[in-house]
Amino acid sequence: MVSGADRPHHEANALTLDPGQSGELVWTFTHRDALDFACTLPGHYEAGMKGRFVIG
Ligand SMILES: [Cu+2]
Repeated sequence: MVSGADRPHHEANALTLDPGQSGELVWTFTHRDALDFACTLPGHYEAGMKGRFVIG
């Protein structure tokens, strides 16, 4: 397992957190639409760490 300490913690469009940590990401939606999101760590997308924002 890769620790969050080994990866960048904050980017403009992503957060990397260790278990038990919390964080906040502010995203301004400019269109009424849908946006898919997912975890990019290996195997996490396949394990279901994904979803969809529906802005309407
Ligand atoms: Cu993940």
